[in-house]
Amino acid sequence: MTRPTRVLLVGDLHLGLRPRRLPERAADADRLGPREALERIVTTARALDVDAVAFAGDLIHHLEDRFEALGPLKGACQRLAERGVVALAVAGNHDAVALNRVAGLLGGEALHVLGADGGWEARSLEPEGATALEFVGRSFVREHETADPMAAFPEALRGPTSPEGRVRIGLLHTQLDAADAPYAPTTRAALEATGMPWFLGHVHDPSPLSGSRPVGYLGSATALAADECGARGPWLATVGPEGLRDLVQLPLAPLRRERLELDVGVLEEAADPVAELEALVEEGATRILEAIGAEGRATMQRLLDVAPEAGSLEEATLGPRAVGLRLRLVGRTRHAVRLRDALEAQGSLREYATHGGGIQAWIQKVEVAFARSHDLEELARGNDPIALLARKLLAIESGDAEAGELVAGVLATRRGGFARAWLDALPRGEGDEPVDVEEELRSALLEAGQEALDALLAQREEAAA
Ligand SMILES: [Mn+2]
Repeated sequence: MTRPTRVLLVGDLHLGLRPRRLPERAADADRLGPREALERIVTTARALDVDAVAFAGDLIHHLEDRFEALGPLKGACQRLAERGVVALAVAGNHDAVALNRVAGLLGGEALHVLGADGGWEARSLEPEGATALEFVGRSFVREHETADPMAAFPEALRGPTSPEGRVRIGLLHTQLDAADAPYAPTTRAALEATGMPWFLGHVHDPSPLSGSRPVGYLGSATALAADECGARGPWLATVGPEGLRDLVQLPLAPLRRERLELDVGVLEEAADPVAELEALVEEGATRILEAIGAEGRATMQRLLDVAPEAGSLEEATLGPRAVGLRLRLVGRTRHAVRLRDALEAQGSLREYATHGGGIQAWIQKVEVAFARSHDLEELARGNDPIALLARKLLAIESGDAEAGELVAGVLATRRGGFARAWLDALPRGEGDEPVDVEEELRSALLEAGQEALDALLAQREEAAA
């Protein structure tokens, strides 16, 4: 009676890379990056008593980062070896040279680089009393590779199991279904035709991996670029003699990013729209932190089904230390100018932080996508100053002859002349588009006109109240 074999599959780690857009006030920013992710991966591998940890390339961000990566990787491999956990990897485009050098410095078989010479290699894993596996993979040998690695795939390695009955697992760094990409491009069809599951590196968004023969990306091990939103972390594979039995993503990433979209239209009747917007953001952030907490608990439940040892894991390991929110404000509002001014003037919203279950959240970006709620066509109907101004704004927006006259009128004034001279004198880089003075003035007029209109409307409201 053999027990199933467990493998922790790790996507792009990029040791040496500092994640983008970290919170300015984070006390422990150095614990939000790849190094901390590796720590968590090793701790989890030991706690779950896995048989192997397999990396799908780009463990190291850059050749120059190899010395910074050496210490953490050495520690990681030692801690894995203590428990008899095998560590193996394929190299990606980022560590085509660095991974071999670091593996060499680690010595012996601390970290086995699969297909280190660029050719295909099969490596067997035979844990005592457990299902035997065969890892199939190849490594990058230079930063850019245009050839399809599957064109050289050996016939002898095809099929879900080796002739000895070992269950095969494919590991590859590749750009899928993009023949022109210089990242060892291949096709999903070519990988599927081998009859084994394939776990890929390179693209940082994880694929929805499931079933017994998935082909897709593991995703980055923790959030790196500013737009890497959603759960990140390694995948736990459970393999029986019949093949891949279970696959679960462990959201171990210390840093997570999420999108938060809010409709400012609900602030129409607000006495203090800026304060109420801050309250909305706080609610939204709390909602996201709660959802992440629930996801961590659900993952723990799934884990306990396949690995009872998971009970020894600290639940906090299954969630991020910090969550960066990409705030997008949409809808229509009569407070457009006020909100925009407040967002520009106040660092406070951008730097806003909250705590829920020990997790820090902060606004890493604010995208203003809301519009003013008043209808220019409607306002333009009267004969008061508001209507006159609305008509001018409509003309400028449409860019018709009247807009041209308005801009020409401004340029003919002394101040207009200064504006043109100032815009013409702006320093420009080589290849930059020349400044379109008319267009710049047109948008400046539009902006100034809209602010004036908002001010007039506010005055009219006050008078009516
Ligand atoms: Mn890559």
